[in-house]
This record gives sequence, C-alpha cells and structure tokens, in this order.
Amino acid sequence: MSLIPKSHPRAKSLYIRERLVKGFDSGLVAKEGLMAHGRGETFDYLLGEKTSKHAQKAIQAAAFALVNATYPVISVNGNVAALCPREIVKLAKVTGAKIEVNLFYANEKRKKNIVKALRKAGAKEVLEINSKSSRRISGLDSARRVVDKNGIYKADVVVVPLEDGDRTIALKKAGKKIITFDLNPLSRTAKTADITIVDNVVRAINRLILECKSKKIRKTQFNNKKNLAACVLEIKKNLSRRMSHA
Ligand code: PTJ
Repeated sequence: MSLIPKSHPRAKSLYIRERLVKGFDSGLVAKEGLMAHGRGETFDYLLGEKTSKHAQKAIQAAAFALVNATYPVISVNGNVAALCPREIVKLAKVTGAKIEVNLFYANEKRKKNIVKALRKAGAKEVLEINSKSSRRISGLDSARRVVDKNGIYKADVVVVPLEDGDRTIALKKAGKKIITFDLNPLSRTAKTADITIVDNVVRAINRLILECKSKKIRKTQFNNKKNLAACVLEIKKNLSRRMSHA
C-alpha cells in the first residue's frame, strides 16, 4: 500500500521512487542506485516526464535492431530489477533475447535476489555469471569486466539500461551494438551507445515492447548524436516555457 495519495500532484514520480525504495529494502538495489535514480528524476523533470517524439524515434530504431539481432541480450541491474522486472521478461520474450544479471557494484547476494525477482516475474532462464560461465571484456578493471559467456560475451546487440559510461565504452569496443535507456542525454553512456532512448525506462520499455510486437516494424533513419542534441534542445525549451510561466 502506498502512502502517497493519488491526488498528489507528483504522485506518479513518487510512486516510481517508492518502487526503488522497496527494491532497496528487499535487497535488489544498491545504495548508489538510489542516488542514480535521483539523478534520473532530475532529468525526467526537465524533460517534462513524458515520452518525447525523439525518444519514440529511438524506440523505433531500437525495436528494429532488436528484432533483427542474431543474439540479443538484456543486461539487468538492481534499479531495473526493482523498476520493471515483468517488462524485462516480456521484452526478452518478444525479441528472443537472453537476460543477464550484470551488476556495476558486484555483490553475490544482491545478484541472487535479482535472479529470484526475475524468475518470479516469469523469466524461464536468467544468466548470472558463475565461475564456469564468466568471460572477460577488455578495457575495464577486474570486477566490472566479467560477463557471461552465453550472454553479453556472445551478444551482437546488448540492451544496457541505466549503465555506467566506462562499461558502455568497453562493450562498444568489444564490437557490440548498444541500446540504452538513459534520462541524461549528456551522459557518457548516452553518447557512446548506438541507440539511446532518453526517457524513463518505466515509461519507455512498454513502448519498446509494443514496437517490437508490431507487424509494421521497419528500418528508420536514426542518428544518435542528432537525437541526443534534439533531447537537449527539448530540455532547453521546457525550461524556457517554465520560466515564462513562473
Ligand atoms: O545495480 P548495479 O550495481 O548494477 O548499479 C546500478 C547503477 C544504476 C547504480 C549503476 O549502473 C550506476 O552507477 O549508473 P550511473 O553511472 O549512475 O548511470 C545511471 C544513468 O541512468 C544516469 O545517467 C541516470 O540519469 C539514468 N537514470 C536513472 N534512473 C533512470 C535513468 N534512466 C532512465 N530511467 C530511469 N528510471
């Protein structure tokens, strides 16, 4: 039961925050994940807390890349497991993608909790990197470079929602096509990925699932740099609008 009344003007944002706190209390989310969420909230606020046409364009490009991938993999961290476990399972189902739990702040107990949560959400298989399945990607220090040999290591397309910049760069160097959800259009991950969906993963993932299911899915012209610049401009416009109403 939520303590936030439905009538609260910022109810939706506060409900999302509650999911993170619940995820933290149940051992899914890292302490740092709460802070990362706060950074995301700020950008969400500046973006008007809605899916922009630029985000929708990125979603279409991401859907095309995913359904045409040979070996797609979705990387799940603590925040994503707390925010949208069912949607991750659905996305994996409609695209035939593998799910890999891959943490930035490595922690065995938290990893097990996340695997459990994904199974509870309907996942049949969750890759979780063990001593037999671990492989290393180059360009990162020890703990953070470990991936699963049947997951990210083998993937041609990797979805890395809310990812650290160093890791995104390393995955890119390893030849992967990267799709990310990142509310910050200025982050290194946003700039490094091939397709950045500048939107809250909670909103955008359902649109991505719908797009992947669509029979009308087709290749679209997509330039990540231009799309990010358009998102920054959107923030600028929103700020001017708010200031003129202040
Ligand atoms: O569970 P772990 O150990 O794998 O750790 C996960 C976090 C998120 C803590 C870790 O990957 C991390 O530190 O990430 P960063 O470098 O803080 O990057 C997270 C990015 O996601 C930032 O640019 C945030 O603005 C953005 N972000 C936060 N919440 C959301 C988001 N983007 C989309 N939807 C959100 N809900």
